[in-house]
Amino acid sequence: MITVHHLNNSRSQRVLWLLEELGLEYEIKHYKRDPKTGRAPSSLKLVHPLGRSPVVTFRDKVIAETGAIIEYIIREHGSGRLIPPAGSDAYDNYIHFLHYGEGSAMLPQLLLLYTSYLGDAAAPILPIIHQELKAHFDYMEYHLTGHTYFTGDELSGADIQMVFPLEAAKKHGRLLGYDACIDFVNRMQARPAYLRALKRGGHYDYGPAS
Ligand SMILES: N[C@@H](CCC(=O)N[C@@H](CS)C(=O)NCC(=O)O)C(=O)O
Repeated sequence: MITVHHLNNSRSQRVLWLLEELGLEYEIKHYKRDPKTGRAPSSLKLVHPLGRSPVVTFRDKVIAETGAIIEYIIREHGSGRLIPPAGSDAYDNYIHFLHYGEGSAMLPQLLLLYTSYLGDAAAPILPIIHQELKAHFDYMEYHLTGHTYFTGDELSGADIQMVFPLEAAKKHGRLLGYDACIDFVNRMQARPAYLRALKRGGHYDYGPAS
């Protein structure tokens, strides 16, 4: 059975959602953030040297990085679901957004978080971070305008990957005016599988307002 090493209030919520969409059996090993630092407990390093979540284990396999996990689960356990047909334009978009979600879309949001610890010393770099945030939100809005999903006409693993950067942005009030992005988050968060995953994962700051 697949085990999800799940840190509370974290990106690994997406993996639970994916497993629920696929109707697969899985177990969750829960890890709690340090209430003061917000960091993961060192026990996660016993599972994978990066000590981050999500990590998935299946038999003797250990896989870290959400994008790699989504690809692995869909490829090995998905029975052809949540992935566009190989060779189609939708498939190329699927790969693009699987990488883009963590490789590019998250970066300016993380920079904003890290520079917030610098106080006034961050001032010189803030304009470029805000410029980058705008470029990425414009890009995602452009992609979602007139489309239900990031790739093709059906939900895919790429949508599951892309929800976190948008949920984080929405939570911090950064999606004002990005109506297609807000609508995407709301639609994903209303899916029965998403809500089942939320129940199993525990409290999640970026989930739907209750
Ligand atoms: N790009 C990685 C990021 C993993 C990551 O940074 N996860 C955070 C949770 S959202 C974490 O484990 N933080 C714990 C820590 O920083 O100690 C992925 O998508 O898997």
